[in-house]
Amino acid sequence: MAHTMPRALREALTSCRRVLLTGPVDPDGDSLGACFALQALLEADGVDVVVTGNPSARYTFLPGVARLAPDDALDGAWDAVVVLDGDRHRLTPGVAAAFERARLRCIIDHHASTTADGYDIVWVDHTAPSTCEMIYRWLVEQGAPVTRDIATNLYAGIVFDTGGFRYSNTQPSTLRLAATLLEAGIDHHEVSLRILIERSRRGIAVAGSVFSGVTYALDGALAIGRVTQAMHAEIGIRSGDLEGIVDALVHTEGVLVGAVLNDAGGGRVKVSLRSRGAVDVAAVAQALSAKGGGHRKAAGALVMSPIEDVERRIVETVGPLLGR
Ligand SMILES: [Mn+2]
Repeated sequence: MAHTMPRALREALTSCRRVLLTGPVDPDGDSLGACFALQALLEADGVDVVVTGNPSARYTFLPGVARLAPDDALDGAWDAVVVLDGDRHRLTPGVAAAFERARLRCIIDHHASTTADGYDIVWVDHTAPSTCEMIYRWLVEQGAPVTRDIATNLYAGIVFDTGGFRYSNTQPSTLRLAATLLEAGIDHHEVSLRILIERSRRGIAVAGSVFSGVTYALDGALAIGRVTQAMHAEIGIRSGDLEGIVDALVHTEGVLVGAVLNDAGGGRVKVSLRSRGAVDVAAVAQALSAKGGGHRKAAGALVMSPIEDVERRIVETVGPLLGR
């Protein structure tokens, strides 16, 4: 775990000719913001930088989105592939192939479940509130100017990962950074609106369906919501439409852990977990799947099992952690 940026990482990346930056599948605001901000910093050093990803409509306003490369068009040699705000286990197949071919495999991340295994250069800071806050340290070290575009991307990451400065991961440094980014002239209200507040009509419809079907287990400490195949067929749910639903569940009165089980079809269940802190849901996600993980209070897993089995395993895993 490194609070400060390893000098070797900057020296390695700035001496590359061609670098690929990526987040995990379904990248969030922190992952995308960190990729675009680091792209700008490396390009200032003369590096040829490609960012790949397939973000939801929520993030299409971010500076840099128009230059995104599709993850199935990443042919050729990469001097380095850098995974930001996620780990190598959650890359799409096209990105995973480029990662395997790269001369240098790097990780910049703050997730509690991320380890150094499988990378050549590692910058993991489990205490950082967001990957974007880590990238800001890079910017300071480099003495680079905080352009409006870089500031917008970094602000997107910090408001997403701190829930608009409300989560317990918000630190004094986070608020000082926010002030610096506002001084760069960003439209902070627009960023918060797009990242945290606005919902699609599909998102409203699916939230209503999930909320009306919530069940409670473990004496009311565990709230479980389900996104069924019928909801998918009726609403046409897209990536991003489910954001915020599991956060509402965990903040229901008396609830300590919230879970949303999304029946994605083909025997795949996407599990989203939130905790108020008593239970480490990153550990729960890892118990559900070898590729599951995340933070103590926010985690996820993709599980290849019938949805009823997944639900039973969550209850059986969380129960003992709460002494029930
Ligand atoms: Mn993050």
